[in-house]
Amino acid sequence: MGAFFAKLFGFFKKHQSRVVIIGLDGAGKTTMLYKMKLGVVVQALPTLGFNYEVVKVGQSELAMWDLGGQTHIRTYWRLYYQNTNGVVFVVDAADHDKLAIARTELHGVLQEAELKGVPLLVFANKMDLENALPVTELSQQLQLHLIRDRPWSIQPCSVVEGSGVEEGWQWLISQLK
Ligand code: G3D
Ligand code: MG
Repeated sequence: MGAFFAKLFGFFKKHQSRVVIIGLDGAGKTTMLYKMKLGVVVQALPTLGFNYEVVKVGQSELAMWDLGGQTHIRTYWRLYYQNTNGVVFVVDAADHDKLAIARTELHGVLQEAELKGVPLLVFANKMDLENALPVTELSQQLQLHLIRDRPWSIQPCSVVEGSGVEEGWQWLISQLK
């Protein structure tokens, strides 16, 4: 997977893009970003008091933060939505109890005017866990069929096992070009 991420970062270096990676706390965002950082020299800006990270790669920026229970900083997120080319939403496929919150948060973010028409990639993460829901069930629970104003895709993955991650990013990049 290292070679793929080197290629991925090569893409981000050459093209000016801005991708936001969001999801509830515990979905697996930091684990994914950490894996992506391995083997490539990138500049990681420190966390600003809440769960927020930015990785700058050449002209591109990957901004990441946790959604949910942090309504007071929402105004702040909006600044980061401007000029965003792609949205990545990471969901814990095995955390059945949090799916309703994840759905609300996701659809809330998609309402943002700055994100109008921006492609959405949903990573259904933790597929290695026994109780992970199948992707069709997750799509239904997250009500992805209601999203008609942008290209979207849901990709099952396991960041820990390294499966499905490449395919997801490849789809997003095909949408950014
Ligand atoms: P977040 O940044 O979205 O809040 P983290 O989530 O990246 O901190 O991950 C939360 C927990 O989920 C971590 O476990 C991490 O190891 C685990 N995790 C991330 N991806 C996967 C996956 O694909 N499969 C499994 N089984 N677990 C995963 P801890 O124990 O450190 O809290
Ligand atoms: Mg995190």
